[in-house]
Amino acid sequence: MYEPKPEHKFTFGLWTVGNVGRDPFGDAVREKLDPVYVVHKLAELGVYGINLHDEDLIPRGTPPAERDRIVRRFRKALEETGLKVPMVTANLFSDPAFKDGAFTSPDPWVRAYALRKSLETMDLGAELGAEIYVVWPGREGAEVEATGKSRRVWGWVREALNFMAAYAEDQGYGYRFALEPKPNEPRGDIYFATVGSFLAFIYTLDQPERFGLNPEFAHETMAGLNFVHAVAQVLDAGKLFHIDLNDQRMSRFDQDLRFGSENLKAAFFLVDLLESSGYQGPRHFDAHALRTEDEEGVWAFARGCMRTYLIFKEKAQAFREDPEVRSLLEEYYGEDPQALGLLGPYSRERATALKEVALPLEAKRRRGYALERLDQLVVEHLLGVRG
Ligand code: GCO
Ligand code: MN
Ligand code: MN
Repeated sequence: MYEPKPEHKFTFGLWTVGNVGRDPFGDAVREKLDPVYVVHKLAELGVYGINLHDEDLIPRGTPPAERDRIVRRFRKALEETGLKVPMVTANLFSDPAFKDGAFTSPDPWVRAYALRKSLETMDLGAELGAEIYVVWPGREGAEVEATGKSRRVWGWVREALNFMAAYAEDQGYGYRFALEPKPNEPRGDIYFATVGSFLAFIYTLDQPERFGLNPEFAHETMAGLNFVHAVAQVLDAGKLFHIDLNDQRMSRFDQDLRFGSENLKAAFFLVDLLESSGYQGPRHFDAHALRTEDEEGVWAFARGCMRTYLIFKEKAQAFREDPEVRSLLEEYYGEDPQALGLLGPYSRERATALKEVALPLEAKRRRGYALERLDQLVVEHLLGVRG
């Protein structure tokens, strides 16, 4: 029961289980793990794939021959285990050159460096079989408003993303680009702060069909927003290309907690949504073990993320099949054919009918929606006393 298998499409970032537990106040508490060892460990745990930043695998400044040796060795581990690399992304935040932005640096040499690093990461991903390319604008933000940069950044990012999409086309890479919003951290304010911000931006690009979202649980939650609603809107737009699962308390630093460890209800409804949406992509955990943990704790963390997801999946199914839930929902949506006939696309007849019909407003004003009972059933399913 609740055993992760590759068919569940669980993925981890090399940087997540490889996180050494450094924070702004404290040094590393764990050894850096060899990427090849991580591949073997994740395969043992039933994981589908491993995602990476260019620098997670190839340290900055590695000479080309050594780079190729690292890639060969890593690919051998992938072949031995069957683990995939579904997604790659460029680290555009660690290098001190990016201190005032990568694609949004005021310095055109830094913008050129960011673009080159992105193209090279696309080449690396192609060698590893990646199909999704994530863009996380972590350093694309500001603390100081006086520069007026917020008037120019949109054009710079648009130009860079258009360039990258055209490069992918030119090279015959099939990448789908997944854009990942975040409100703040490491910058005081990040320009692409929310799902809605990136979603709107996509339609200003040259090839909007190549671009979608990589929403993250923690990021919307940090801003006090409802992640389930954000993902539902992204799904409605056909733009859920990837998803970063973790957990987070509102209004705090970016905690990257084990999936489902904090907001049980939100995690439950997220799994319920994803599993009923037809989403076929990876279920990626962008989280890391607590700083208190040794290596054993890291694998406990990874197992916990997947196990919790699978438990929620089962709970969601039981909830949706619960006869009382079904009948409450049937009542809730009140599908009276007469009323439904008044709604729908505009026609002159429908507008006339709408104006003439006697609306049963007194009854509607008195109506109860039975949400106390429905929500109590959610709690009882989650607490394991029902279903
Ligand atoms: C964060 C982000 C990153 C990105 C990663 C992939 O808050 O640090 O979530 O972990 O997801 O860089 O682009
Ligand atoms: Mn994050
Ligand atoms: Mn993320």
